[in-house]
Amino acid sequence: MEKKGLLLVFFLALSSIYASSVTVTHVDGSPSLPKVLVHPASIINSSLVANTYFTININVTNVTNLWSYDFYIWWNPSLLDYTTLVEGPFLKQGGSTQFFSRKNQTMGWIYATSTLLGQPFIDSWPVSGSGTLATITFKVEKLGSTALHLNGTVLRDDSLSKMDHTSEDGWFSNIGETPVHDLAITSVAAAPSPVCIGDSVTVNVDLKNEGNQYEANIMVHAYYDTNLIGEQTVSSLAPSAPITVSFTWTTATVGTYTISAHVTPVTGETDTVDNTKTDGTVNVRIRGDLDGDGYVGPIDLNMFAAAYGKRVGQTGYNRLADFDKDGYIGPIDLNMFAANYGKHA
Ligand SMILES: [Ca+2]
Ligand SMILES: [Ca+2]
Ligand SMILES: [Ca+2]
Repeated sequence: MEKKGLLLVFFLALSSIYASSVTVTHVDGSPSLPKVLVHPASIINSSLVANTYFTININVTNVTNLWSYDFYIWWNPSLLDYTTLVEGPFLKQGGSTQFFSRKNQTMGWIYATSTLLGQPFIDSWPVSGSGTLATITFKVEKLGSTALHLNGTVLRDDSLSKMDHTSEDGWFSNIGETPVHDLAITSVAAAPSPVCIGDSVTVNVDLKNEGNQYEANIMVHAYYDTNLIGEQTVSSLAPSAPITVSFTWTTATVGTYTISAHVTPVTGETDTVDNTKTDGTVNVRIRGDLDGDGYVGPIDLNMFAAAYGKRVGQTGYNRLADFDKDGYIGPIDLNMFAANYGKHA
C-alpha cells in the first residue's frame, strides 16, 4: 500500500477508535446495535416472472471495528435459484480479505464469510460504519413469495470477539403479497386442577407463527390472574410453524385462578388481539380439603377414608388425598391429613 493510502487508513482507524468510545442511544433508550440486513428489505414486483433476475445486498449498519463476518441466507428453493454471490466493498476498505462461500440450492441457502488478513492495525484495519458485505443475484423460477431469511449472522471485531447485533430479513414476491408479522397464542392448557397449595401445575402454551416472516427472540408470558407464572423466549419460529412452550407454576395461595398467556407483538405486527389467550381456571386448596369447601373437616375425613389403601389406577384412588404423590394413599398421607384437620383456608 502507498504511504499516502496508509496514512489515510490509519486516520480512519483512529477516527473509528474515537467513535467506539461514544455510545449511540436510540430514543427508546436501547443502545444502537449493529445490524445485518437484506437490502432492499422488500421486493414486491409482478414483472419478476420466471427466468428474470434480481439482486439483493447483504448490508451492515452502525458497526464498529469490524474484522470478520459470517451469515446464512435462506429462501424457498422452489421459487428462486441462486446464481451469483460476490463480496461487497465494505470490509475490503480495511485491507485484503479472505472471502469464502458455499451454497445449497436443494435446501435453499447460502453461507458466506469474510475476514481481513494479517495483524490488526499493522496489515489491515478494522472497518466502521455502514456498507455492503455481499451482493447476491437470484433467478426467479415461478410465481410466489418467500422470505429472504438471515440467520447465523456473526460479526467479529479486531480482537475476534463476537459483537452484539440484530438482523433483519428480506422479502420477495412477484404475486403482490406483502410481509406479514403475526404471532398468535392458539391454546392455553393448565393441569392438573384442583391442586393443594405447594403442588405444581403445568401450563402448556401453544404458539403459532401465522405470518409469512421468520420471527426471532419471541417473548412468551404465562399468568394466573394478573400474576406472572414465568417468561420464556423462543429463539426462532418459521412462517406457519407451531411450538408449545411449557411453564411450571408452583402454587402458593388458595383460590381459583384464571390462566392466560401472552406473546409480545413483534415489530410490524398489527393483529395483536390473538396475542393473548385466556383459557380455564386452576383451583388451589389447603391440603386435606378434598371437597373444596375451604375447610378440612368430617366430609373430607370420609372422603379420605374411602380412598385409604388405594393405589393409582385403582377405583377409589383420589389424587388429592395422595399428598406425598407416591401413588399410594397410606400412613404418610394419613399423618399429613391429620396435621391439617380442622384447618380453614
Ligand atoms: Ca398476532
Ligand atoms: Ca372440606
Ligand atoms: Ca401417598
